[in-house]
Amino acid sequence: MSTLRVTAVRVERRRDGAFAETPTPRLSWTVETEGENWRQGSAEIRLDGSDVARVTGSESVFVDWPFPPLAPRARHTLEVRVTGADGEVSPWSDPVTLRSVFLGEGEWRAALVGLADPAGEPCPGLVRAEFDVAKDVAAATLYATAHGVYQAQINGRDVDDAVLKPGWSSYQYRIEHEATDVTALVERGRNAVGMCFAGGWFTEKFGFHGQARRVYGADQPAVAAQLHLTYTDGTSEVVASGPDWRGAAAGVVVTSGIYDGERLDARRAVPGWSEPGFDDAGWPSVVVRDLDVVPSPALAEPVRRTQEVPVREVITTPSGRTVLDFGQNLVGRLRVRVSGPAGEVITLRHAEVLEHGELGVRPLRHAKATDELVLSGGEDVFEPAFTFHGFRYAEVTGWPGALDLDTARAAITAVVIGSDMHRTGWFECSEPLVNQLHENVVWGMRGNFLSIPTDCPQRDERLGWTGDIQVFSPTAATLFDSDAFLADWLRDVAAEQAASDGVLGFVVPQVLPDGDRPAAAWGDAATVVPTVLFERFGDRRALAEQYPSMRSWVDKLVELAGERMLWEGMFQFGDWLDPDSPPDRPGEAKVDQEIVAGAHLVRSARLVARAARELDRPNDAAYYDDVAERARRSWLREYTTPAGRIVSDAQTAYAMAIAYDLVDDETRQVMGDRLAELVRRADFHIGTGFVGTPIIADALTDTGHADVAGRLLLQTGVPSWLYAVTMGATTVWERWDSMLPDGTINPGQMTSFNHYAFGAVADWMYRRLAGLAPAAPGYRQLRIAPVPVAGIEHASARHETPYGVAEAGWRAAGDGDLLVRAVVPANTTAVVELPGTAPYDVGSGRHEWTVADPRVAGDGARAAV
Ligand code: RAM
Repeated sequence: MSTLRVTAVRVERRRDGAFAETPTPRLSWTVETEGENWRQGSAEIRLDGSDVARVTGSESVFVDWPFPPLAPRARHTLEVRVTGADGEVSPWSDPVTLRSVFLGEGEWRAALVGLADPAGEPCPGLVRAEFDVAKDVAAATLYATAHGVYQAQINGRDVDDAVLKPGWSSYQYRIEHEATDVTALVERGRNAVGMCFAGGWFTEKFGFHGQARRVYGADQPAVAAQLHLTYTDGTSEVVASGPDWRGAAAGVVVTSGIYDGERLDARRAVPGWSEPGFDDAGWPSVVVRDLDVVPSPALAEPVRRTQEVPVREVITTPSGRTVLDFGQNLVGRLRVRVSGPAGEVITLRHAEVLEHGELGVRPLRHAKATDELVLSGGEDVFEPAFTFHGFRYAEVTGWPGALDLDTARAAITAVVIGSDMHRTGWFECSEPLVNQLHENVVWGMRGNFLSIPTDCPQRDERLGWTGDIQVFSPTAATLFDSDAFLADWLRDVAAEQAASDGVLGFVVPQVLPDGDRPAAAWGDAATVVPTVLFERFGDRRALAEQYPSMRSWVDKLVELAGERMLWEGMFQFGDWLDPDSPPDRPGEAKVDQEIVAGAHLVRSARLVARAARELDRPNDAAYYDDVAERARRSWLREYTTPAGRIVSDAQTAYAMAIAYDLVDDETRQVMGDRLAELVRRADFHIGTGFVGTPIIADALTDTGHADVAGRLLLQTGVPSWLYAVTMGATTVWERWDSMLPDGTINPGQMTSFNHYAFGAVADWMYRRLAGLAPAAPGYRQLRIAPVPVAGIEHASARHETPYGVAEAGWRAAGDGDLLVRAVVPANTTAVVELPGTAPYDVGSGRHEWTVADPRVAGDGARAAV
């Protein structure tokens, strides 16, 4: 019997539902079959069980919408079936219900409303309104957003399970709305809608060195909502926020800040506030505030609660304080169930590490990261609503009674929150420390993919640093389906750039007083991240949409580079956090900052040229190729010797020359050898910062020094990837030595224990160590090319590609043989490059090969070490 079937029909990028954010969403599906070499010949898409569109050809990822454009609030059933190139036809897939989440032109009409009488600044609060439903409701959709963060309730119930809505965007240019199906919450008769809210990112004070200030021009939050009711008789009605709504500085949340934390007072609970019949006579009418942009539909999965982590240990510190250890550095907040005398206050302080046995809060700088819980006298359940902390430890004071392990476990849970992306990458090998490193990279991503890609989740920062995601985006694309998340953020990148004369600055959203300056490897996020979305997800629309942003970044660089075609004399971060940089001067790296800058000009110009070719713009392609070539020649002339030395004789310098393809083949080998020599001289310790770290293992591997890369990976002394693991880290650190070997915290002012940049090596672990890499956009073609290294006996990776699950891995058989296994998804092919064999192509299915283990055969790889 045939096993051919279509699974996972998807609409646009999101994985948590079939949402059409445009009238012509793209469709994707996955085909599974036990058969081998399966290719799609054509596909049929059935709308509402009858209307069938036939799509010829083999594409099954991001296929253009084959029906007339969708209307707002459209709901349709979609099914897909495929015909193989061999003529076999699959059954129809399970139906998926697509829902339009965009509004029609001019349909946004909700006013942004805030409290007339705020108590404090910024002031959390509640707003509400009631409405009558006189007919049977066929469908109800709630569109809502905020200058701040909010949750909406209808008739006493949360409309969804998202938190911190609408997330953080460059609010002055772009703000997103939810479009939640609330049909089940609306009743015939009297209804109520309510929103609870706080300031969140909108009123947070951003900036360092005592310069922190609000940036969005308001010190109070406000919310907007409109409920579209479609009746069974075909008529419709809209209930929208406006001056007739009422609001109060009421509710359990007394004060709230992203950095500071929250004060919750259970005595302030307002029973029934979002239900009909609640007496709001004492609540003043709201005030209407300006909403300068028309909200657009949310493109990415929202932030949700993704896991609960129990207390692992209750510690009494040397000074006698009670500290809970959750065993994992995570991002979220505590849920606490407690009974105690009314008015008693429990204080929770959060931190990532202990120092001298006490909570290590110095790295938090000005972030208080403190929640206060005021008890009602009955049984209370608290969970901060509008804040989050990065922590493994929490200090508890004011607990009524003893807090032993049993009590703590029953009463307190860490609730992990983050953008709710679909996990797609798994890796394991014979070395437990490397597996823990991988686990740490995953946790680092979970904590820092919270509405926007951030640098750290704990201190008074948590910003969308462009350089960090520039280096981490390939790994992010491997571990989770982060296409929607990053495409969403890239819209802010484009908006900020447009407002800044083409410059992509340090952080997006741009909130730093001097943050709109260009810096190499940071602003290059404009070219790199869209390229990653195209290469890893096959997302050509992201590439096309970002193309103007990509181009304007490089145009700006060309302007700055002038006739010499070198980017000189300006501020740079350079190879940030080189392990040899002094704790208080993280930009002082071994590689000159201008060498980094010039290399990035070449790299970004090439990426624009490639995008131009892909998007059918041959003139642009020729122009940017020429820019790249001129910049490359200038770079070589200025910074290299004829024999192949770079004037900064540093690991990162050679890694860039090799990874960004700046030199001819002969010089490349010379530089690869020099790079290996530098690593050897460093006794296999890492010598790179943000720029070099993501590429050094590839640069070594590509020049025949895979075993040197392996020794770097397996190094446990400081600095190295595994040093932090041996120190008990459960996330990747900002500095190679965020914690010093003696257990004290690095004296630098900037020391996070949850930073993804150095975790970028994980991508190499998938692509090279295990051997599972994309060879064509979206993994339409795979490259199976494992690189076994000394010290590891087996390694394997599994990746849920847009076409389905792929696997690759190897195992030393012990007799001089290497067993290699791979799974190639249906409708894809793979080019296979095994040690000692010429490359060849295979079709989909399961594959196994046995080859001579190159490490045993002594082909020089081991001898070179
Ligand atoms: C710090 C962080 C961040 C980096 C900037 C330049 O804020 O290390 O990751 O991008 O500096």
